[in-house]
Amino acid sequence: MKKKTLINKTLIGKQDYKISNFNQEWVLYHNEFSLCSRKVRVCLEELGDAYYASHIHLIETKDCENLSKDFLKINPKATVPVLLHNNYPIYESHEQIKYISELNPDKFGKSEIINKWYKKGSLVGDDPLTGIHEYAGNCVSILTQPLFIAMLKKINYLKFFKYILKHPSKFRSIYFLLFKVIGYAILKKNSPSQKAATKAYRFLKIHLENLNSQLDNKKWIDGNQFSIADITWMVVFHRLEELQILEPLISDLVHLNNYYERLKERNSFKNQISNNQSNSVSIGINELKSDLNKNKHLIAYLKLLSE
Ligand SMILES: N[C@@H](CCC(=O)N[C@@H](CS)C(=O)NCC(=O)O)C(=O)O
Repeated sequence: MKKKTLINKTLIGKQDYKISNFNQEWVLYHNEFSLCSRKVRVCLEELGDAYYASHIHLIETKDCENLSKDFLKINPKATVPVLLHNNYPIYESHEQIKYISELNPDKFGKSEIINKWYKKGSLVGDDPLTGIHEYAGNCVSILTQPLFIAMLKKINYLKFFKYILKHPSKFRSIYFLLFKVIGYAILKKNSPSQKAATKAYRFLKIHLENLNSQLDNKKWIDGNQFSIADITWMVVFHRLEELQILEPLISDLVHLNNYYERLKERNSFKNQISNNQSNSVSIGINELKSDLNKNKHLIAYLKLLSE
């Protein structure tokens, strides 16, 4: 218990010890589907420096490579992304992009507005539900449940043995097993998952309305300066699109509609997100799209979200 508390407290931001001996300045452990990983990939591409990328499969994309002995040495919490700078690890994606940005203020800018909005779009803390009133990333994490369920359909039950046995977060591993066993029924009316999602959707709507007012007619969140705040919201919008709920959330927020069009035009979006979609992610999204028309629990869940 003591060890767990220590891990949770200390594995945030840059650490003061090296964990490897790569010759490369930047090394990123990431996953193709992970929203937090996409954020850091986009940031590194915007920076323009070469980096070594190591892909780590998660149970939803194929297998739990994050639970291998080697990866648990890199991150005992078993999560991606992990960024190394000259072999020093940096934990938590919002800390990673902040670190890159602070080293490169000429490129990414520096202001209170940027600080406020990159943090607001982040996924902060170990329990997403506790932060939904503050962080849009936490809301999105809860709203990702249907896509996890769709992606897990093709994952063999055998892979869940290792997942349950080795995952440092028993809460997460049990939830994922339930996604696999119960499927969309876990989202049925008045279930904890459905209630959490409806709450998350309501808070997310408020965060988006506030962002719409902040943007007004500005090009980026901080005027003409493209920053880590824009990178953070780029991946949020894209995930909502994957979840098939972006349109109802932003259809009446005109600045956000135009803003997302501008974000999609950036090379970093094209190279790291839209042109980079893996098979497991496309299959999951197609599965979800088709289930949205025929699964009664999913249809009811979606209706309840926006009521
Ligand atoms: N707050 C963390 C969240 C990290 C996180 O939850 N990563 C997910 C993917 S987005 C993960 O690695 N999940 C694998 C697992 O828990 O098995 C961050 O921003 O980096």
